[in-house]
Amino acid sequence: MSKLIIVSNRLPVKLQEKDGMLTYKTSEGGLATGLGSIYKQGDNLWIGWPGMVVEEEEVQGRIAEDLKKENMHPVFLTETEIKEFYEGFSNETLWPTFHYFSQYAIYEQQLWETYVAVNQKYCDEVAKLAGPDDTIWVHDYQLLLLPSMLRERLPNSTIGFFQHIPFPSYEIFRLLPWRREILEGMLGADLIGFHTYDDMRHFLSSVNRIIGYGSTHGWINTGSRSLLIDSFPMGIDYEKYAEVAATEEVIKREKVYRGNLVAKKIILSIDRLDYSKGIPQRLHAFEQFLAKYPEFHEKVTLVMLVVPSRDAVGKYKELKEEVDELVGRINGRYSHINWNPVQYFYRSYPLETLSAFYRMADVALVTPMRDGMNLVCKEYVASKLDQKGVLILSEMAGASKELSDALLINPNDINQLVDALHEALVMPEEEQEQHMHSMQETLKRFNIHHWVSMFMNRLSYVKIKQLSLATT
Ligand code: GDG
Repeated sequence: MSKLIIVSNRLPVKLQEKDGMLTYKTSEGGLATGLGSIYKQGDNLWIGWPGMVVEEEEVQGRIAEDLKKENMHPVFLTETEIKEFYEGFSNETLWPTFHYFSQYAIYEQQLWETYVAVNQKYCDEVAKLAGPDDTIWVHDYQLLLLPSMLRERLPNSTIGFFQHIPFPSYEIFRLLPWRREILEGMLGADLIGFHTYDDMRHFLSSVNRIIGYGSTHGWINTGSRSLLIDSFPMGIDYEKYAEVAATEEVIKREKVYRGNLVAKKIILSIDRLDYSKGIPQRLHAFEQFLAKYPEFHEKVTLVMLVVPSRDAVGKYKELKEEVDELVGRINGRYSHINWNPVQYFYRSYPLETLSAFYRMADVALVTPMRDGMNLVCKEYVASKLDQKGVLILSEMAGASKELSDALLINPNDINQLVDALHEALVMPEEEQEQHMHSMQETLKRFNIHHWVSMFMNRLSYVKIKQLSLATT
């Protein structure tokens, strides 16, 4: 019997040490939820880093045993690998380049070599456990070389690859010194998926300009094999968000939070700390809004939740300082004794708190400079059980392609953002409900389970098609 192996940089659990004891914290992320029911079936497996550096072989063995019971297998990374592969090449070379921040990208041979070596390490772990006919689904930009490495070791396996972040236009991608190796690494897959049609188009264009392979309806022929490139917009676990938002606990929390705020209108902003998310630009727009519409002073509060992320990377430290300073400046200028225009939280919260924030927000301000998809805006819509609320969404988020009922803005256009804030705050309830209803219908249908089954079905189709192409 063939099995399915999922491979991602991180496992859907995080290993932690507390008082000398190892504990496993389950991830609530979208991917973990979507794939949860699949990797736990039969012999299926999830392979990835457990989120902690463990040096002693004996402890590694114990962890592997524990994880095996949950259909998981660890890849252990050293401190240097975390620094050079994860923080370095993945997050200081690929992440900025793929999000059109190429001025932030560093190009260092040493980081590239560690990236290659770590991809090889993942390949070795997969090869230890995979049978020749297994299906392997590789995820995201940390593992771009893995599909080809696997293809070499397991030529008959079925390999899918999904990229969660954008794929930039050729003019940006070509700046990478290792552009050819990266594309060749990805082309080892049978099916390569992106969130949007535009990302897929950019990828095909880079393959054509850099390697010389053309494509027909997404099919690329490398001379020895055919593979398909397609778009699969990722959905959320809609039912889960709607159900949590209906619990008594969440309703109670919302009441408490609302009761503590003087302002009647709440604007919500939730992101990981990342320059791609446009957090400073959002604050500038809010500051201009307060200057332009003084009648909203004391009537509106921006609740801004910033989740710590990649704090060992220099650019993220600088961004944190910039955000701290901007919040301080706005509050310093506009606060009254009982009103702070910005309520700023730099930490992460449990799902119930997040859900209460979504419920109470009259406006969600989701304005990334670039985002592969963006799940926060989808979770906001799913949590709006009374259908009241307005989503302001950046055109640069993959989600904007599906959520055309949001107020779509260009995050570089501060005037447009200021106007959108005003429009959202005065929008009649009936109009809010209409837009929210339409977005909810879309997200209910194209949920995370739909995304997984679309990708898996397409992967099976590619294998069948490859066989028929080989025999004709
Ligand atoms: C990458 C791509 C793509 C946030 N704060 C807390 C918390 N969250 C959860 C949200 C949401 C997730 O984190 C963030 O997902 P996003 O999609 O918005 O962004 P990235 O982390 O950058 O994800 C992105 C995604 O991959 C999937 O393909 O959409 O474009 O960049 O689910 O709810 N969760 C909890 N506490 C918090 O404080 N529990």
